Amino acid sequence: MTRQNDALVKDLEVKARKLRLDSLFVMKEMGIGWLGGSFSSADVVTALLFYRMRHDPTRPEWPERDRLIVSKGHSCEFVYAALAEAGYFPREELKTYSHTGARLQTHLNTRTPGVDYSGGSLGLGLSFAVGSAMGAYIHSVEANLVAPSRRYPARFRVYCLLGDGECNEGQVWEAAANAAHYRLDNLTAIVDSNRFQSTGSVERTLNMLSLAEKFRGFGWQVREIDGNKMAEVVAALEWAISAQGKPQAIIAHTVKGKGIPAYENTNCHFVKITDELLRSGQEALQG
Ligand SMILES: Cc1ncc(C[n+]2csc(CCOP(=O)(O)OP(=O)(O)O)c2C)c(N)n1
Repeated sequence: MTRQNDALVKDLEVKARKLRLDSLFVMKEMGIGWLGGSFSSADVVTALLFYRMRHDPTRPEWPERDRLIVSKGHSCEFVYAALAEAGYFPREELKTYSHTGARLQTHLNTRTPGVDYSGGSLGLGLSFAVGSAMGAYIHSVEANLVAPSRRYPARFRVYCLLGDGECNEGQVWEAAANAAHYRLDNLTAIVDSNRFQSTGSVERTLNMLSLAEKFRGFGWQVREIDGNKMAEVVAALEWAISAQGKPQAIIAHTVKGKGIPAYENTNCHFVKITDELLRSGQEALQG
């Protein structure tokens, strides 16, 4: 890793820590929060929004922007904190989280600037991402999807964040088949593989065995990483943009609740935000 990369990774690590803390205060607005899945995916979301993605917070509707489709739309608090930090809306608005009539609701929705997909019902986001990725290859009303060898370049890239529990849903695999069939090399799926879903371990709920092998079997290029090691996240996102002819899946092995030691590796899915938790969050994440 070059010195320049080293500095980038350090900056992103600092950002991810700060945003974890910000998002704890977002959760505090409701008194309860999607702590586990927000924190496990925090490093991936940080690297996407503050490093990899081509986007412009002053123009959320810019047609050429890269898309972030957060299919596990309940993991919203960290994304809200990150979007505010990026400048999509004022930080003050974070205090309206979950309030009646507010834009920031308890699942991501497209009323929020910077959010391209409304989540809630799991299993659907990858299909949406496939459609978006196809759209990036359509350059005009006249030009339609053309044979890959004669294709125009994609106008933007699409990143789709999925949960490992979510991958129980059959529709994920229909979408995976389509993405490979249409050779959507502008599509990267990132599975936040934190080993838990709402009611227990992924393994005991419905064991899908190796998600890496499954995506590979569907015709994707696949990489497995430690999704809470920023250097690995950055390297995997670099790898993804160089891939040609196939969609890419990054299986990010993560820790549910990563960042607050007392919660790590527990199924801290939807957690009461107590003063004690805020204190331990500040202790673990500040400085
Ligand atoms: C179709 C559907 N079924 C069930 C749920 C209820 N649900 C909400 S979160 C969740 C667990 C998802 O697990 P995972 O994808 O691993 O998310 P993470 O652990 O990262 O939060 C479930 C089953 C839902 N939102 N949508």
